[in-house]
Amino acid sequence: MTIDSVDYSTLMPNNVGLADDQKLLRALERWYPKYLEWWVDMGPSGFIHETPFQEADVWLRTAVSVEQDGWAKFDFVKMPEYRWGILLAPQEEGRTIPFGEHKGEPAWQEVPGAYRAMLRRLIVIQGDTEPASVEQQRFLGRTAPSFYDMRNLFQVNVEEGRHLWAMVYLLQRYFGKDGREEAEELLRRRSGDEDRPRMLGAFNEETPDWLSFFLFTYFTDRDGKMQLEALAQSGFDPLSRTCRFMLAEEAHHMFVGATGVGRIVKATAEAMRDAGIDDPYDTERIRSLGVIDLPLIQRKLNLHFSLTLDLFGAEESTNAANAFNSGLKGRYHETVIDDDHQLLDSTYPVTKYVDGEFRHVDVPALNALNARLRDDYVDDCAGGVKRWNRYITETGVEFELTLPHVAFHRQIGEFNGLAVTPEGGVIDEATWESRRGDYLPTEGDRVFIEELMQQVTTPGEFASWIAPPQKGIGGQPVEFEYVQIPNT
Ligand code: BYC
Ligand code: FE
Ligand code: FE
Repeated sequence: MTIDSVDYSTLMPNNVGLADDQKLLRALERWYPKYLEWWVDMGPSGFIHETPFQEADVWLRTAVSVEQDGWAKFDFVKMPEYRWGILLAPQEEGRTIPFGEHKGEPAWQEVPGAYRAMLRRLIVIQGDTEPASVEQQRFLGRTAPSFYDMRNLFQVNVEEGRHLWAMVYLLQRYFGKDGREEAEELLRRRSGDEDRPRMLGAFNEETPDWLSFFLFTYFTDRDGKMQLEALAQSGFDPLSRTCRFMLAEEAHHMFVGATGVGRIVKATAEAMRDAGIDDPYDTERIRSLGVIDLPLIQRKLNLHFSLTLDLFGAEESTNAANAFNSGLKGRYHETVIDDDHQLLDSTYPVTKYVDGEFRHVDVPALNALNARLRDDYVDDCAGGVKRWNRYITETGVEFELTLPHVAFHRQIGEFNGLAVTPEGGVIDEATWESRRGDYLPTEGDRVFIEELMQQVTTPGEFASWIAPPQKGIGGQPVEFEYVQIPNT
């Protein structure tokens, strides 16, 4: 077997030679039933009345190779039988550490002893987000607007499950006993749980409906992309290779989000045009058409964007500086940045609120890595918003969706506790609170969405609040029965 071909003989398909490492194989096989128990407990649930989800056949892609082309194949799979594989991008011959104080030394194939704890922490945090998102999205199948969308949800879910496997592989293979303990803990924490919450803020919030789901996959999975890009630079080669392969899957998650929000916006704008409604704030009439008013979409966008910005940590961080200096976590597109990749003498302009205004303040670049990654992230978010706005202008409706100011509604870092409007105005807290309903989703919004979103299970049909996609998925037409429910 060459290193790049995937071995299907073990319980976990893999390209890491598991069959030749009996000790590791057994450790992973012991973890597998616990994982499956977690999946059945906390994964997709109750999406078909009285039909256990285990019975549904879902048109899913499974990773079967790590080559650029033809890495996945589509087939009907019952989710608990999904082959969650352990797949690393091919090893690059002679790869060196691309940044930090060990820049130019050969990439590590084993854990560098001095950085063990820091490395484990990064892997555990990354691993923790994956099952958290599955937990957050657990009940969405009940209100899926079509089989096409239900299938996309389940695709994202099984792949986040695989991402957990990816991190658990690293923990069990490279960290011995405490790695195995961390792997158990990853199955014990629960999104939103008071006693055992998930590690990062946004992963304890709810994803209660499909608009939230699409905004989450657009904004929060994109934080996943940025963090994975930074970890893909790692001098610890197994982490780098793992993250590079995860990024191939991540693209689809963001596609689901970008097109999902776009289709919702399109349905609304077209319904407004057809009914001759010019005023985007004519809420009652717009909602009576069975679509979601654009200001509500903006409020939800404000929420998910601001929650996601918190995931970058504090703008200035010694954790981030240490992770970079040690060669564990790099910058977005590290290898193509034109500088010394050590940042000992350079500065970076960080946005701060000083003397009553937002200003760029130069700080040592090494301390500003979280701010830099967040800035790169904000740039990366712009494309989708532009496309969504095109759907609106095409109908002649006047409304523009925008990303709120980075200081709006923040709980971590520089702007924590500052009362900032989505436009970036700093106001007093009481005024902010009195306008909260203009900025963020309200209880009324929640009730409206809950009544609006009902499951649609006729192949090729879509709920009124979302336009059909341009094309189907995995070689199938839009009207394909992507989720097949057995008769009971
Ligand atoms: N919530 O120095 P600081 C994904 C903690 S998403 C709670 O500012 P640092 C996915 C921090 O842990 C990508 N706590 O931050 C998407 C630290 O605590 P300790 C996930 C927070 O360490 C969708 C303290 O505050 N991957 O994959 O530089 C679906 C001071 O921290 C938060 C990663 O994040 C928060 N938001 O940066 C599925 C990559 N922010 O140590 C999946 C790995 C900070 O003092 N993680 N804290 O107790 C990291 O690189 C870093 O840990 C962070 C934080 C960027 C998260
Ligand atoms: Fe993921
Ligand atoms: Fe993802």
